[in-house]
Amino acid sequence: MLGEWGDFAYLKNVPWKAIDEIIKVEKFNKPLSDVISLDRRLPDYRIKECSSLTYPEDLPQASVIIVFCNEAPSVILRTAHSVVNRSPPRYLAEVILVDDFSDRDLHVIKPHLQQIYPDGIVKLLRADKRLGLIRARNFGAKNAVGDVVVFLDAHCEVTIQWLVEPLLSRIQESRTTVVCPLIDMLCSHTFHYSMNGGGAIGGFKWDMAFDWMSVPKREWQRMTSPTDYLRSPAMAGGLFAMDRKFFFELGGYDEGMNIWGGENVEISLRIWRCGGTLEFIPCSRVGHMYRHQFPYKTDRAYLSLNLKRVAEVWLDDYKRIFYLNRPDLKEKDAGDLTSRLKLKEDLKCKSFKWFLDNVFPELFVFDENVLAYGSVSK
Ligand SMILES: [Mn+2]
Repeated sequence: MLGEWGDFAYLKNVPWKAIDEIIKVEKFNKPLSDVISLDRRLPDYRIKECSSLTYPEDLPQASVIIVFCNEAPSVILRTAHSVVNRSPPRYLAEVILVDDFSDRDLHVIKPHLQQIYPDGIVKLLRADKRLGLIRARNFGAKNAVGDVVVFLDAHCEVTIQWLVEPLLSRIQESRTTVVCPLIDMLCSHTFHYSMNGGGAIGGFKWDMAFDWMSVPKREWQRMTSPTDYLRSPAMAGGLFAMDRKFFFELGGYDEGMNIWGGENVEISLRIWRCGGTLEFIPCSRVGHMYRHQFPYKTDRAYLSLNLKRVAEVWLDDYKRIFYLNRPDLKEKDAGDLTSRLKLKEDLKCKSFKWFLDNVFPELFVFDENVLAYGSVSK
């Protein structure tokens, strides 16, 4: 069967030129996605020690929240199917598909869900105006009933034992721990599932853009086994699990942020500095389809203003370095920050200096402990 076990797939009877034209528009191989089984099997790329771990019987229940906007139905549904197929029913409260006011014809989704999931385990919520990914995630979480909220992008496929055992048990041990799966790659042209080598955690640069980095020595030294969690200064994108009440205690996502971007670094800073920890869990693997471009139009200006909000609220006086990188944003209006600054105060969040010293010492501070900085011209 096409794409079974995450194998490379291609359409025999369609010339590549025609596919190429479609990819130009859709940014991925939509005709191929439409014929690959929604229930295809995937390889198990976990390290072998994962399969022999034992976990407690009584774990919290999860609501899996998947936001989409104009995503192809077969991609959305394959994400949902993989979650239902690979999550034990007793720990899966619901899957919530949040339609962020798509204007493409996605009418096939609802009847499909009614037919395949008559028990209503997969719910479809539609926003009544465009919220943007960030606010749409808050909307999904507000409607969730599970003890834990798990956020996934709408173009993912989860793999064996991804949820309950590694993620939920870790949250049960410590409700202020936010956990991320390891993210593998789904090829946008062939749907090949390929393993991400691991050995990396997340950080960011001074422009507040996420950045992968190699696992520092201090983490290797702390770990007691290859299945142990990896503490990470930042999460990559949108794939994580968190105690639902803790998500709201920490203020959810910043409602002042538009569409997409910056929210992953913002929530990472907030988690670490306001009472939580952030970890990657090696025994949980989720495939994510990377695309070179978004399937829908975004205004890059939104992204910049989101990044400015992160800097203004969370960098304390280190925001000077952010503006060295982004002098263009200095005079821009990033909207009202009052409620986010108040949140930081109410939660008694630790300083950015504390974060640098204790969580992210790898971030190089240009103007501290150096003799000179600036540009050198030849
Ligand atoms: Mn994505």
